[in-house]
Amino acid sequence: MLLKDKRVIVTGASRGIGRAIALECARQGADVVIGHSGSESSRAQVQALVDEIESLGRRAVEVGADAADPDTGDKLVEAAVERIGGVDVFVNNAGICPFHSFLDMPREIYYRTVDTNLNGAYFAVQAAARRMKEQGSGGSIIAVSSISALVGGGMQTHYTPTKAGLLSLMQSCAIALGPYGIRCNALLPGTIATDINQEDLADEEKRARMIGRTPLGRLGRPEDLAGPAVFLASDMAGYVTGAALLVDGGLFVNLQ
Ligand code: NAD
Ligand code: RM4
Repeated sequence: MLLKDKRVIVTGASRGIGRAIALECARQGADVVIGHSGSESSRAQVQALVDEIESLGRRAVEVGADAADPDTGDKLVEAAVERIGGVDVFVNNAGICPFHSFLDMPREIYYRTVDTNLNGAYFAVQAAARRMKEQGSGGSIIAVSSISALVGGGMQTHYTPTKAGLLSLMQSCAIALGPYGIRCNALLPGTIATDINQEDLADEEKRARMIGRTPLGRLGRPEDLAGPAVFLASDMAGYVTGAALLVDGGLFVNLQ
């Protein structure tokens, strides 16, 4: 019970990494606000997660709101205050990666990616931090950045800058929010098999290449991020702020 009675918000928690983090937080004793896109498909997924969390004896509240909208953070915080009493942990996880080549990148895809992954996140982190400051008991903010904050991707020229941006945001916020006891850290997943890269990894050659470069010999699973997220959220990480934690099976360091 590392998060006993903590109040947690996770964005993009309908599936994948966000879902795994939200569920493990509940297993560790937290009440959870589940942020999701509000789409028809996410509604059914979210209901299943709400049921699962409630069956653990914890509270779960769902909020459908576009992560790209600068008002979404306020909506999530409002729901957390009204329904679970406040916010101790904010996990910014929602993100997209519509793989596309650089020279013909449509502006719409570029702007949608930056708005969803970074611009909305900025204001959501701000909304969570304002509430944590008001509560006066500190807090933990975690951004799900990526190994892609550190390395490039030819089909990810719109995406990797958003992940570097999130890492940088956590570093600067660690300084800005340290005086209030609010810790800010980044998780850097490697290649985790989820819906975001299902099509990309359907290419057998690419899939084999990614696994081959990973010292632990397999792609990541959403659950691989749950423990690291709980650790950063918990009081066990009380002196950890401004840190970046790679969760990549060794992918990054494996040059030769
Ligand atoms: P996923 O596609 O399964 O999950 C993405 C989540 O974000 C979903 O719940 C989706 O509904 C939500 N989302 C997308 N657009 C949204 C919007 N406009 N408003 C609200 N919610 C929205 O993929 P995932 O792999 O679980 O991705 C989660 C995060 O992890 C992303 O930020 C991604 O960049 C990051 N990440 C993933 C990998 C990987 O290899 N899978 C690696 C590094 C980082
Ligand atoms: C990650 C990383 C993975 C990719 C996903 C979509 O940040 O680049 O390799 O599959 O994004």
